Amino acid sequence: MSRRIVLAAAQLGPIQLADDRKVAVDRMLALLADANRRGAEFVVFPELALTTFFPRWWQDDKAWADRFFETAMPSNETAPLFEAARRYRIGFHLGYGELTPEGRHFNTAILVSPAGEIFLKYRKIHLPGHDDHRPQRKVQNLEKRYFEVGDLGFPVIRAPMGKLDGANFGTMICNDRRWPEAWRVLGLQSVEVVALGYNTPAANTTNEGFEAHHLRVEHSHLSIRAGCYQNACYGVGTAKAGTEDGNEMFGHSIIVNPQGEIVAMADSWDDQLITHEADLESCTFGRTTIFNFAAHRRPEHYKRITDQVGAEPPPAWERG
Ligand code: CDT
Repeated sequence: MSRRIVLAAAQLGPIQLADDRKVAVDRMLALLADANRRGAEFVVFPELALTTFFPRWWQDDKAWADRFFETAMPSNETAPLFEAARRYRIGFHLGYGELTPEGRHFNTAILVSPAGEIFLKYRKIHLPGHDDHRPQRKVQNLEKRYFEVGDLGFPVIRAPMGKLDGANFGTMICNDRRWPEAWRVLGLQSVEVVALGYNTPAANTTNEGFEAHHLRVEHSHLSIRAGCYQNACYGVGTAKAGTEDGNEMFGHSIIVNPQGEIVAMADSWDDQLITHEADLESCTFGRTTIFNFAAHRRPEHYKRITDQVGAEPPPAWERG
């Protein structure tokens, strides 16, 4: 029996420093209207969707960045997104900077139901980059300075969506997609749809070694495709694209099926909705055969994964 749901990635073109929340929200509302016209039932927006990707800038006063964080969700500015969800009966994923009442800063994603209720929150765990100013870099990557490591683990929740009584949803944010551990923690909770927003520069900005330009997108897609295949789930990877405050972000949003195939891909550097009618029943094949975790996993041999952080050198072989 099939379990069909129309998934959508709502890619955003650049959001400039000068753009206020209303600019971003109006563009997202247009994408939700498009999603409604095209029958989409669950829409994924990018990481930090409401603002420019501010961790690219160093400021001596860290509080400078507070303007990019939300202290309430929904807020006056974001409430129209929740109203649109209710009007269209569409669920959505939204990435944003979260400033808690205790003054903690997180890179956060929420899942919102077609009734406009937040049913899952995730705070980014793999924060890339550095927390100090690095003048040798062309562009800073200061997520470690502006955010704390997420404290909610990698949650999965079953919730009604579209015509389905229940589907198993999980999230990860940008750099998380490159870590198989994140995917497997979601897979171990029987995730069926992974919502994933990202902001990735089109060029290597580190000035630390060579990375071929064409491999930037390839590595992103490779990570998402492998995660979906090895955990028998769908992935909706949604980018911020185009030249944002002089920095090009690579777009190439994709929807991936449980076989690891790309079934939809954005082809613009701008706001663009891509959709795919997924059959969540197709998650069953992988999880009952080659990735039947209960039958085949050997966690007693995986202890290093949780006991150890950095790589250690192996012992040297000695003859005899
Ligand atoms: N936002 C985010 O996590 N970006 C990182 C940039 C790393 S540079 C390859 C990412 O993994 O895409």
